[in-house]
Amino acid sequence: MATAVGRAVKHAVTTIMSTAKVADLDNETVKLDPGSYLTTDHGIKIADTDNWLRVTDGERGPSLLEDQISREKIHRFDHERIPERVVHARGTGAHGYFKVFDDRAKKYTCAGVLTDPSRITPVFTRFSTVQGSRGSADTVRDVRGFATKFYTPEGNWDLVANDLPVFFIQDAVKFPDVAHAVKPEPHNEVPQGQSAHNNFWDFSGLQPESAHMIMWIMSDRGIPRSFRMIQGFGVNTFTLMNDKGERSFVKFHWTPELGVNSLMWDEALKIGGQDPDFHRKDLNEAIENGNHPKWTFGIQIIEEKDEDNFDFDILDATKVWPEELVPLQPIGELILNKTVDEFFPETEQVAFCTSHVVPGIGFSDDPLLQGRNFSYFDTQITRLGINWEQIPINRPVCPVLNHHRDGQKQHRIHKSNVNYWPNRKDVAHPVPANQGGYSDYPQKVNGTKQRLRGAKFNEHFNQAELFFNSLAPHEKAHLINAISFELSHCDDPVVTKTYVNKILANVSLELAHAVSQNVGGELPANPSGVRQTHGQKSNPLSQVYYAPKKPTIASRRVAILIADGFHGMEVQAMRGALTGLGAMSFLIGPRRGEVQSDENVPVKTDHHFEGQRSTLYDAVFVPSGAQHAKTLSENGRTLHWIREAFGHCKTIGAIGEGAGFVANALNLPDIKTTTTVGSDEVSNSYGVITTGKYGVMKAASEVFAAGQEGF
Ligand code: HDE
Repeated sequence: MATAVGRAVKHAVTTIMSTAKVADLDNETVKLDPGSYLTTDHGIKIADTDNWLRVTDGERGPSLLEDQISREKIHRFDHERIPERVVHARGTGAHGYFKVFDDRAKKYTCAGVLTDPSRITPVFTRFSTVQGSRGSADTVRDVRGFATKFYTPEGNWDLVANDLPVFFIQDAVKFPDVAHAVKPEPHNEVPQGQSAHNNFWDFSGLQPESAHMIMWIMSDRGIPRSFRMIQGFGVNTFTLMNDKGERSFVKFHWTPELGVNSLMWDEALKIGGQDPDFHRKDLNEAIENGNHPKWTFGIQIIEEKDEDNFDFDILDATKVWPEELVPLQPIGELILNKTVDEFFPETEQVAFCTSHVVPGIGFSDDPLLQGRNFSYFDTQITRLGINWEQIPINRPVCPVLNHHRDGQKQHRIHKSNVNYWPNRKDVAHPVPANQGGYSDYPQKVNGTKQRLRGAKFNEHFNQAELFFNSLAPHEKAHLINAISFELSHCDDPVVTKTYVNKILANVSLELAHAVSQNVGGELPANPSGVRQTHGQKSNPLSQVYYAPKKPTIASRRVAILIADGFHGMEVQAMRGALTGLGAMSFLIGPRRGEVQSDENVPVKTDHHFEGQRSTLYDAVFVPSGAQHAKTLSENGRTLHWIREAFGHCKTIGAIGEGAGFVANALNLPDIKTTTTVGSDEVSNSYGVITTGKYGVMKAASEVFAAGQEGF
């Protein structure tokens, strides 16, 4: 819910309001004016859309099949659904733009989208979960998709990324296996949107190449706070080619401006029931409030001459390129600034293909990428039909001219009596381009046809250990708990035992012991045959590394608990301070309606205590006011609000009698309950910030804001 002031402030500083793609879509947008009437699809006006034509004596009677208007309405409804995506079915999307800081990437690529700082490239980005179906919950433990379509003057470039930098498998031919294993089990279609089941862990225990990916997905990365706070990774190794025809290997990265932040597992579980649309609402709410999410775009480059200089294969998608070895070079930024007008035509029908690149960008022999390049186009044919690229959201903003014809749902009418090349009219267009065409890198290929992987593809645990070693203590604890939760849901002991003994023991004995204790497994004290660990770390693998340099509460949701008699001026001042910092505040009261302040000024609440939970907010504030604090203290739900928010390590701010209520709810001796009028003491214990009356409001709001650093 937007605050009007916040909206006005943010929109005033927004520079790019529209893009060439948004303007293009405007041509397709149905315009409704005050004179518009309902019509059928063939255009006749409809006078009655509520009653089927029937033979009746005035009371009852059979409906007539001849009623083409009612028949059309039902037919259209019957055919509204299309197949959902086989993976990544649940998602949400937004429009935005991409620009590069300067032309520094020219050394590596001739792609204008990556080198021309005068360009504003329109984009559409779709975020998704992987396992669940279209109606599943947003906050499940899963990988998040982060797919971006760049509408460039040279054609569309689709960067189909995930929020984790590695993948479960090395060869695309294993994709149906991993997708089947993680999806609901075939006999009962259980569970939905979860990897906590026998089949997934059975597969993973027998497929050691998934070990590294499992570490990532079981870490806090698997339960993000927001799509706006995830990283994005192209995962596969692509190539760049410069105007001298030189090629280098590249990995693409998105780094969020707001830092990489996660929910706590308890929150994620609860939100799954309380608000299954939490992430899609969050994205829309932020954009509509002018808090436009932003990511820095970075590239990691390995020149051709260095491709064999690593102890892993640089084409293996189960490996990262550690930033200590291959630095990340920031070259541009992505900003999402417009929500969709209608979900189906835009977010549901957008379709991505890893094979869609523009001149200057190419592929490597990464065996996962090679298979993806086949799969995405193929799957769009099932979902949307062969002419899916004519659908407005998928259509490039540059001319599309060729001799492809017909197929279901063909929209384009070509005025020509030839539809082949070469033709006797070869002076007429389209003809092959003299300049600017896509040129393939003349890669030398030499080999024997075989079904095998290179020797370096056989090592699966070094980077899984690197990831584990790099986590902060709280991140390690969360990872151990997450794997324990998942394995506890596997009722076949063979699955649990195999995973702990064969996989976790090879990643880290510390991890294996902790998990086996939790899940009742039997891990020998010194299992034989486990790998020698290396003990190395890499800081960029921990989320802590991405905390914004300047702490911010912009776009965060703050709940303000009030009851009749609350201190009105404090709430007004706090809301003003929060809005100024770009945060959103919501009044939660004993009823959805008017609540009286201490000066008997009625204030409209946004929600009722029962209607929302602390899990849906990032922080809680409680103003002073004796009667109001008494009401809160006597209500089990509001006591739970404070206890739950505290348990999830959220900042809690309170003043005067409000501080007394918070201190009682938490029953912690260190929480100060300064109630003296005019007292300027500000206390911060365990992230609970309390102070005296209105006189110190400014100090309190500053401390409160600074306290958000811990998000
Ligand atoms: Fe996908 N993947 N994938 N994937 N993927 C699809 O294409 C596939 C992989 C990713 O918002 C499908 O249009 C294979 C890695 C995203 O519309 C399908 C392999 C990464 C999306 C498909 C992979 C991804 C998809 C299903 C192994 C991270 C959602 C619907 C070789 C870099 C895009 C669709 C959207 C979707 C195949 C592995 C990301 C079936 C065969 C690695 C973000 O074509």
